[in-house]
Amino acid sequence: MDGGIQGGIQQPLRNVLNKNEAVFGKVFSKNHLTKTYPVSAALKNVRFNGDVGMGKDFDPATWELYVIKKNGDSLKLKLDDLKKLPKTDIVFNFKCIEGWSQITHWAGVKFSDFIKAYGLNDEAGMNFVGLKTPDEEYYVGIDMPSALHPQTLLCYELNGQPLPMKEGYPLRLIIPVKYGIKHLKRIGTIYFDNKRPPDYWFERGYDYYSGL
Ligand SMILES: Nc1nc2c(c(=O)[nH]1)N[C@H]1C(S)=C(S)[C@@H](COP(=O)(O)O)O[C@H]1N2
Ligand SMILES: [Mo]
Repeated sequence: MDGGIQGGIQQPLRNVLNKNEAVFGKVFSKNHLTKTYPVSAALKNVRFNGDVGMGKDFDPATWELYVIKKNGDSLKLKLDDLKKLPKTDIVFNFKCIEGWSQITHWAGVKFSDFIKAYGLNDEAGMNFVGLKTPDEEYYVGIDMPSALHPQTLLCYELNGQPLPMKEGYPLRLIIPVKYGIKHLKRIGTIYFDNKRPPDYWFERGYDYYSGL
């Protein structure tokens, strides 16, 4: 190939692109959209998997989303605050690392719309988002490009209904570019960091990014 043309691009430039792709491949791939399906393809009886951080002593009536800003200030938001933001839905094939998958229909606010609405620009400039259940038993870290991906949702509906308890009522993460382990159910806290936030399944030997 030396000196030739690859994909219509002169070789010296191509060499630079190849090098960049090797470094940023994961990031660039996040700009590709996950395949979506018609609503009619979505399962009605969605299986649930994983109940870490979903303890019985949770009180939905007093739930608030706690958002910790870069400067240490915090926001406390009700579900109604999030419901005022533009609503987005998605039907996609939800994949668990254990080998099963199911086509399911979710709705909520895009994470990127939430960032815009609350002016979290400094936070969006950081490298990672951390999410935790209210009891802090389950927690994930998400690289910012994946969090800001247009299909990533702070999700409050399944099949057009409020999330069932087992699926993470009142709010969960839906992040189609990742395996199921990253789709944290029952979000209590969202925070931002330049270094990797702790991650429940990474601590148990899985890949930190768990990208698809
Ligand atoms: N809080 C919490 N969220 C969680 C889990 C968990 O154990 N606790 N398991 C994860 C895993 S492994 C998967 S596959 C998905 C399953 O989502 P579902 O129960 O809605 O099918 O939730 C993810 N989110
Ligand atoms: Mo999973």
